Amino acid sequence: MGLVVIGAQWGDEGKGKITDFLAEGADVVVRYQGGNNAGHTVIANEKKYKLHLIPSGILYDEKLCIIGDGVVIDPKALLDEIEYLRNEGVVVTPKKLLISDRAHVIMPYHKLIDAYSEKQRGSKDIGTTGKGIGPCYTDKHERTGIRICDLLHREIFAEKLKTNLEAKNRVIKEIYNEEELNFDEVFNSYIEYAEKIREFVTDTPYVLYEKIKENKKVLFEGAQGTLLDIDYGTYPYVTSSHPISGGVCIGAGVGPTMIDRVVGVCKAYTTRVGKGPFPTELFDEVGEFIREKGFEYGTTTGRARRCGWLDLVILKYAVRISGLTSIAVTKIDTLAGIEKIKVCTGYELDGKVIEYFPASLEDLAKCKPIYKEFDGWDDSIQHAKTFEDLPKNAKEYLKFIEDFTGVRISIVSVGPERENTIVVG
Ligand code: 2SA
Ligand code: GDP
Ligand code: MG
Repeated sequence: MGLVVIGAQWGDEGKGKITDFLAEGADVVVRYQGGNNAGHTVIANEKKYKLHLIPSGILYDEKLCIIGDGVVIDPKALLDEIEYLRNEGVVVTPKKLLISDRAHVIMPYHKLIDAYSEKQRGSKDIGTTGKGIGPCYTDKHERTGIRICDLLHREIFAEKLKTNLEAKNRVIKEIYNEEELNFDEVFNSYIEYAEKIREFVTDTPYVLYEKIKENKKVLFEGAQGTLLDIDYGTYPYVTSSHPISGGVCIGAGVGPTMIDRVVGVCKAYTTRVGKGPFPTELFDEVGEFIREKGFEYGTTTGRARRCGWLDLVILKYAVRISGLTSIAVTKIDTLAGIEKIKVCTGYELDGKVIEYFPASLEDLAKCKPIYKEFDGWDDSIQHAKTFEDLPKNAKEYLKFIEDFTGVRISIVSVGPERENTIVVG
C-alpha cells in the first residue's frame, strides 16, 4: 500500500529528510510532481546529499525509485544528478531508477521563457526557481508539450521540436526581443540526452501496479508544499503542479484506493522562498535568528528564505486538503534559545476572527495573525531520543499542535540527520 509524504507549508519542511527516514521501511519511492525546482536535503552515510529530481530513496541500495508522469524532466539536470550521485558512490542503474515515458520534457525555451516572463512581471514577479517549470506545465496543458516517449523517437521528436521552436522563437524574438534558438543545436543535444536516459524509461504506472499487487510498500515523495499547489496554494504565487496528496494519483498513475496514509511534514515554524503573502512573516531579529540557525537558504537557488512563526491555520488547511493521517514536525531544535515562541491560531479579517485560509490574496494580505505564546526551550533538545526526553515546553508546544489540528504527530525531528528523529509511539 501507499504512504504519501507531503509538505504542509510552503516547501522546505524537511520532506527529503523524512522521506529518507521512512524509505527504510519502503520498497519503492516515487516522485509524482514538480521537477528540479525541488531541493531535498538528506544527510546519510555521514554525507549531505542535495536531490532535485531523483527520489530520496536512491540512497538505499535495494529500493526502486520512480519518477512519475506528473514530474517535468530536464534531461540535462537528470543526467547531471545521476553523475553527481555516482561520484558520491551511490549506485544508479535502471534496476534502481525508472522514469515515466509519459513525463514531460523541459526544453531550453521553457527556461528562457521562465526567465523572461519573470522579468516582464517586474515587481509582481513570482520568484520562480528559473528552471522552466511553469512554461513546461503550460505546454503540457496547452497540449503542445514534448514527452519522454516523444524524445526517444528521433523523427517524432524532430517534428515536435520544429513545431514548438517555430512558435517559441516568435515569442522569444517578438515579445522578449531576445535571440532565437537554433534547431540543430537543441535537437542534437537532446538526442544525446535521450540516448543516455533511454535505459531508465518505462511505463511506470504498470510497474507500480505490479509492485502494489505484490504487497510492496510504496512511498510517494511530495515536492514543494500545500501552499504552492496550483489550485490550493497562494495563487498566482505558486508552482505549476500539485504538491498535495491528490497529486499522487495523477502524477504517479495510481488509484486513490492504493493510498492508505498521508504524512504532512511541517516545520516548527514557517518559511517561504519566493514572493507572495505570508501572514506570520517576521521582519525582526527573531526571523533573522531562525534563518541563520535553521540555515534557511534555498537548496536549489541559494536564495534566503523568509521566516516566520508557525501558522496553524495553514497546517489545519493542509490537514483538510491532503487528508493527513499524521504530522511530522521538523526543526524543533532550530527554535531552541528563543524565549517566547508564538503560534498563529487564527486571523483577524475586517474585524472578524476567521479560522480558514482565504482564497483571495487581497483578503489574505489584510489578515492579522492571532497568536498564542509559548515558553521556549534550550539546545539540549537535539539530544532527545524519545518524546519523553524532549523539554517540557517543547512537549507542550507539540501537544498543542496535535490538539488544535486533531491529527497526531507521528515523528518529531530534532536535527538534520537520520538519528535525530523521534518516532512517537
Ligand atoms: P517554480 O520555479 O515555477 O516552481 O516557482 C514557483 C514558486 O514555487 C516556489 N518553489 C519552491 N519553494 C520552496 N522550495 C523549493 N525548492 C528549492 C529549495 C527552492 C530554492 O528546496 O529550497 O532553492 O530556491 C521550491 N521550488 C519552487 C518558488 O520559490 C516560487 O515561489
Ligand atoms: P525539503 O525541500 O522539504 O526536503 O527541505 P530542504 O532540504 O529544502 O530544507 C530543509 C533543511 O533542513 C535541510 O537543510 C535539512 O537538512 C534540514 N533539516 C531537516 N530536518 C531538520 C531538523 O529537524 N533540524 C534541523 N536543524 N535541520 C533539519
Ligand atoms: Mg527544499
